[in-house]
Amino acid sequence: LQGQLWHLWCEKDKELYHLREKGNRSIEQHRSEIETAKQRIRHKQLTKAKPPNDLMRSVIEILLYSKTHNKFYFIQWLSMFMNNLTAEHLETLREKQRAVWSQIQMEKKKASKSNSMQSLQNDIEVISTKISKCTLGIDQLLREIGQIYEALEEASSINDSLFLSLPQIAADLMISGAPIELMDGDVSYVPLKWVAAVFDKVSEKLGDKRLFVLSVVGLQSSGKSTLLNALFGLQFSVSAGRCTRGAYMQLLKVEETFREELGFDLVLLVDTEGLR
Ligand SMILES: Nc1nc2c(ncn2[C@@H]2O[C@H](COP(=O)(O)OP(=O)(O)OP(=O)(O)O)[C@@H](O)[C@H]2O)c(=O)[nH]1
Ligand SMILES: [Mg+2]
Repeated sequence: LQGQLWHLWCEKDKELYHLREKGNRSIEQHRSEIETAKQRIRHKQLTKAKPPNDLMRSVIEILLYSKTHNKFYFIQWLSMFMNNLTAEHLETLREKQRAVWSQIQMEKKKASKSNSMQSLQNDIEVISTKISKCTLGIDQLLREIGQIYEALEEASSINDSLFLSLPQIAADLMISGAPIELMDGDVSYVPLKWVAAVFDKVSEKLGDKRLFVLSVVGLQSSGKSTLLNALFGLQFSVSAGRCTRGAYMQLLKVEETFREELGFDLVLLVDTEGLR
């Protein structure tokens, strides 16, 4: 659902903010054409999402019905298996990326505005695209669950038991401290309905708590993720060259003894993709 259809849907949605009159076609007409196209894409997603394929069905069942520690056990092993599938290929790509990246740094020091800089930037983009296409892990599975949710929502299957149970998966993981994707970095888009549903579920489960949101913004590779990891003992991914894509959030409980002093019960950390 996420590879092509969600990509197309996001493109269409972004078009809504660049409406233009074209020939005898008014802006209103343009808008309604885009809305129809968006709905068509959601319906295509729906035919693939319902019933979910074998992989997604078993992932959803395990994440919904097993105990918390079993869930984490399952997630750890599954990410290891999935890592093994792509590790070799990704390692070669990352090596290339590092090489080009250090070349860029060298060019920057020389402060030359030559053509080679431009072509290096292009190389980096090509490698990044390859890396993201070849990445397969828990993040992609959770993103897929989000897309199943959004497709079902669009088809107003809101009494569907599958639909109602999906946000619980991400909410449970979030409450037990796993990082959850807030913005899909491949399409630069926040799946709003899904994220809202997950937050609803989280606040339903945790009750009325005081929450402090801490987010980090800054240039690419300036050490944002490293800083959060060091301050809070997390494992946001870190590397030379563009690394974090999109935005991730992680919920941390504040220890009982500090709650009064700090004035909040929970911290929500948001790690974001670098600027420029
Ligand atoms: N020498 C040194 N290296 C650092 C420091 N902080 C981070 N790094 C390194 O800088 C590189 C980039 O760090 P990240 O934490 O991935 O940077 P980021 O800002 O999250 O990058 P993006 O997510 O791609 O925007 C990594 O190789 C880190 O190990 C620091 O204080 N000193
Ligand atoms: Mg980062």
